[in-house]
Amino acid sequence: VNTESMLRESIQNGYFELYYQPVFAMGTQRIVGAEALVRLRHPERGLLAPGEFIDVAEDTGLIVQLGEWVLEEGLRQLSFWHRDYDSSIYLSINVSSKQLQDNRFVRTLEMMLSRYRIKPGFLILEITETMLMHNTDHTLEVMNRLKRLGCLLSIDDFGTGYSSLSYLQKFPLDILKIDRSFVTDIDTNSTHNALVSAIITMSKALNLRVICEGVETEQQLETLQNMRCQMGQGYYFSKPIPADQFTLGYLCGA
Ligand code: G
Ligand code: G
Ligand code: NA
Ligand code: MN
Repeated sequence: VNTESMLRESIQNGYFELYYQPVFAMGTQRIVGAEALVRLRHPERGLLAPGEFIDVAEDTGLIVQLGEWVLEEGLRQLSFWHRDYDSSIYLSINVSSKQLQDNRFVRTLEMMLSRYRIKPGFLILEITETMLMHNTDHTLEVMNRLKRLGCLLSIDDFGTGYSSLSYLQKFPLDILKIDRSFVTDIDTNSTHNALVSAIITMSKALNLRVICEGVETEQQLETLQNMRCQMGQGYYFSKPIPADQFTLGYLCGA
């Protein structure tokens, strides 16, 4: 079956869901936020991860519509969490370059933030390193507008692209997410260990907060704590889970 027509059908019928992966402070191991990760629950095909449809969504431009749904649903959920449970958690949302290129993006976002009464400082927009390498002038302009709005910006999958370190100064970034490929073998690969340590030190000098992705073991957690990494997410803490499970597991008196 054609993926594009399946995506159109799924947008039309509301087959998408958001899963949430908690983000933790490495020191206290308390929850500080969540990353929203989209899923497609198709009546015939079952539960699909983004790997099976995001590329097609981007190539066809459908990511703009899908991305608007993700933003709206994520902010709706966050407003509920803030109101009923914990007004200090933030939400990370992945944004694709097609969305940033869309002229209405900033205005749409502004409208949604006010509709759900979310302080922009509780929304983190995740932009991949690869995206910063393309279309840099326009991307920079949109990012500056998002900053003025008060949103936080993070560079996702850091270390996997080929961006020069000067990009970290050029773009108005708040958070740097170290890609999980470096965290996976941090205790066995001395080069990756040294790189993660150096990135954490450099980030402090540049006033960037750091999130390590893909923390899976207690040993990795300990290594990262010793490097004074501020935040982490990964299967050691939790995999991405549905909203109600997140509420029960992490916000209900936990
Ligand atoms: O949840 P999972 O590990 O399968 O996600 C795989 C990738 O899909 C993530 O790394 C992320 O970059 C991308 N992704 C997940 N949700 C979204 C989304 O809402 N929008 C965009 N643009 N990408 C997403
Ligand atoms: O591209 P992005 O960084 O947004 O990707 C997040 C993806 O990484 C999600 O699809 C999520 O399922 C996956 N993920 C999150 N934590 C872990 C982990 O500890 N190990 C592995 N292998 N994948 C993870
Ligand atoms: Na991400
Ligand atoms: Mn990432």
